[in-house]
Amino acid sequence: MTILIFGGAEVGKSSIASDLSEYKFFEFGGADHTDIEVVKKELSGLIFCAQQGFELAIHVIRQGRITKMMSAEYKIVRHLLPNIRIVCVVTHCEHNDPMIKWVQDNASHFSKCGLVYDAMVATCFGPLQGRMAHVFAELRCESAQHVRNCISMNKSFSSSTSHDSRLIMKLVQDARNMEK
Ligand SMILES: Nc1nc2c(ncn2[C@@H]2O[C@H](COP(=O)(O)OP(=O)(O)O)[C@@H](O)[C@H]2O)c(=O)[nH]1
Ligand SMILES: [Mg+2]
Repeated sequence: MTILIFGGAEVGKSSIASDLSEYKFFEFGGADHTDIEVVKKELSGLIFCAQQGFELAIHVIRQGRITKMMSAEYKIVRHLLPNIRIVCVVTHCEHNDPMIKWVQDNASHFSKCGLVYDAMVATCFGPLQGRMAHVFAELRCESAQHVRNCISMNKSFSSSTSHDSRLIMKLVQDARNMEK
């Protein structure tokens, strides 16, 4: 059974997937790729896989600003899979003590932006190469365990039965125009 992991570029999707190698992930890179043709190709892959179904959706976001693009990618997944559980993994939380602080401080902003999650986890998946590797290794291990626990508490299969391609493209275009 596959887990959908989605979110913008460089937020940490692949890092999470590689640390949780016991699961199978389908990665959707959101709608912010510079080349719209790449976005369309990714979207058709997502639509196809959503028909087979996922056991959970993980929205990966980077700690910082809540963007229109985050809302758009969330709405696309929600539209395709109205009943799927969506959990949010916030990366780049290494400067917070405790790591969950930013998430707690911004809880009301998420719901105002339409980002409603079944659970939120604050994490760090910093690089395992370079001078900071030893610091990140410990945080990554702890973070991966939090994500694992969150997956096992929220797993529930859901598949897509119908979708409106025009609505999806409108969400993509609106978010891309706003980001400019
Ligand atoms: N400092 C820091 N770097 C991170 C964090 N999460 C991911 N990264 C780094 O960001 C880079 C891009 O991550 P990647 O998993 O490839 O992102 P993707 O594009 O969403 O798949 C990698 O070098 C990661 O190690 C984090 O929580 N903190
Ligand atoms: Mg990736």
